[in-house]
Amino acid sequence: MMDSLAYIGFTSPRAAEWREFGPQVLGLQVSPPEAEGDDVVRLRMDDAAYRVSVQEGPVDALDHLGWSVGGPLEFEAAIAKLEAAGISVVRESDELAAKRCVAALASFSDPFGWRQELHWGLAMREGTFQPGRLVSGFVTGEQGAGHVVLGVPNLKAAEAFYVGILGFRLSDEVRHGSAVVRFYHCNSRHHSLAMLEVPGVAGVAHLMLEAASLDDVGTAEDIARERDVLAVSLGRHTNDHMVSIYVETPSGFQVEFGWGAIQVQPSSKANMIDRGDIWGHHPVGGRGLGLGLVRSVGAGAEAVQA
Ligand code: MBD
Ligand code: FE
Repeated sequence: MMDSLAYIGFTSPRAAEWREFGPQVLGLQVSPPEAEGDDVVRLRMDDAAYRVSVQEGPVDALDHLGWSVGGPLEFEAAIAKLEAAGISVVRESDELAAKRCVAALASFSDPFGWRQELHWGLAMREGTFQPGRLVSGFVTGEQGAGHVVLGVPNLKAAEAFYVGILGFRLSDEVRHGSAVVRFYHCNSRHHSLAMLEVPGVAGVAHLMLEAASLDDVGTAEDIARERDVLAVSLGRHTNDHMVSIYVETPSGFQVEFGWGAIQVQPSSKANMIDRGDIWGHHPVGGRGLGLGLVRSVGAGAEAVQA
């Protein structure tokens, strides 16, 4: 049902730091405000109006995931399908749609309280993307902005929602020590979403952005080491063959900065893989892969604020 993860929004008391972190570490472009007095830091990675937003707020949190569908007919069909599955969908105002830079916007919640936004018509500002530092660009388009990895209290409930209702398909399952991570696609990107079960909590492991060249990742590693924000060293994943690093952001979650992933075919069947890395991905500075933005939640339904 969803075509791509088009944008993602966070709240953070340190939103302002992204104006420097986004361009200098990740090569993102800070977008001009959409309106007077607008306190949202919007970051661009291609000609789309923006892909990542961080709004000033009291706590670090994942605010919303922005899913794209093809057009107005698909938008109505998606709303009808969600409602038929018993999910209450809010048709959002033109004012909020304008802030998100989309033609039409609706929202609903996943079983763990994460806000999901559905839209068609992502605003494109052709020929205007200028990276914030010397990077060659990002892999987006049909594959969307990247991927997000969530820790969920109940993987069965999560799959009933994301696979059963939203229509994601399993790419593979990776057994990584005692951890089991499942990776899901909705287009040719190997995964737009991955989830692992973490009893009692919901959290965000990372947001992945895919650069266009290996040098973009190598230079990111140099910059992250220099600033002491490198969490995981350069390595290559088994499942999607992504070469990547992980960095700590100002807002309590990590960004995976990658290159060189393979794509999935619509006909491909899920694999089971017994390790996460072909090489590398070693913890740096006592950090390593983390789960951030953690809150306590019930096993399948209402969120309980920690
Ligand atoms: C990924 O993108 C990832 O973040 C992990 C932990 C394992 C495989 C692919
Ligand atoms: Fe990842």
